[in-house]
Amino acid sequence: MDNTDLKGIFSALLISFDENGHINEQGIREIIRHNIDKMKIDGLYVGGSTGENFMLSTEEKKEIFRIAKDEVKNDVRLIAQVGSINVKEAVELAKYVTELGYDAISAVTPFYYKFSFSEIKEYYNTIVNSCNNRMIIYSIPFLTNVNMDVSQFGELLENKNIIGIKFTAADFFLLERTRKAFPDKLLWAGFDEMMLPALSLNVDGAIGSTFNVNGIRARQIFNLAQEGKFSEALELQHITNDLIEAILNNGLYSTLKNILEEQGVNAGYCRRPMASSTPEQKAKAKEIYQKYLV
Ligand code: MN9
Repeated sequence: MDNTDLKGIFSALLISFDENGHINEQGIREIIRHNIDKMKIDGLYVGGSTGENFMLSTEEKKEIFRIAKDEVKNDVRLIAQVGSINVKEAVELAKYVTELGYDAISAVTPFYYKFSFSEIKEYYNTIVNSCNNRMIIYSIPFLTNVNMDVSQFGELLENKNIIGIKFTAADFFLLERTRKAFPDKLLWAGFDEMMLPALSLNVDGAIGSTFNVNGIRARQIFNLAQEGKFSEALELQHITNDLIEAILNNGLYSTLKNILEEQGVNAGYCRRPMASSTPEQKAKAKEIYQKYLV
């Protein structure tokens, strides 16, 4: 398989919690339907940073994976982020989602401790060899402090089931070197505000949080760039980045949830210790929604 089914625009799925931090199943289903029916995305990335995943228990992660697959069925593609510095948990989740029928798994680079590259390599091979599924490396150095170079990416990508990298970094030299070195692997842009420059380097797709609310415009940028219409795409990236800048200044995930709530989607609260919006932030989110998304 050439993995082309995993190209395109993937929303990093937001997760709805109630006021007490419990998973809100109905809310998650509504966010998924909004992404599929209104944002017209190609797929969902479940259990990433945007899913507040690293604050959840194993059982909660499984519940979310189960709900997402049940709601999506085969409507769009599904990638499960199973990475954890508890490798046993990562393996358990990798098997679980593969059984559920997820199209691919992904794992964040192991963080917190300063793991050596050989430890990182063993982590990936352990997870990917535990199940019969495709693996996407989740590289996000600004949160993990794990920086890999092209030759290290190459060592990981030698495993044929490791099919590509979600590249959440602003290092366009590294992205270009990686693109050139591995033309047959897939690369996804991880920073929505830098999607266009990443597309100019021929990434295959994008995985991002803001597509939950700005998926239609992101698709237009994606299509224009693929047609080589970069100045038209840049106009839309400018508007997108006005939106993203406003969202980042108001609290990323809480504002995205507020914007969904404005549209009648029960996106709920954030999971502590991540704070939910204050009334002022909520009012600001409404302004942002009306200014950039109506
Ligand atoms: O999945 C997301 N990364 C994080 C990627 O949330 C850490 C991005 O979509 C960003 O949220 C977005 C805003 O900076 O680009």
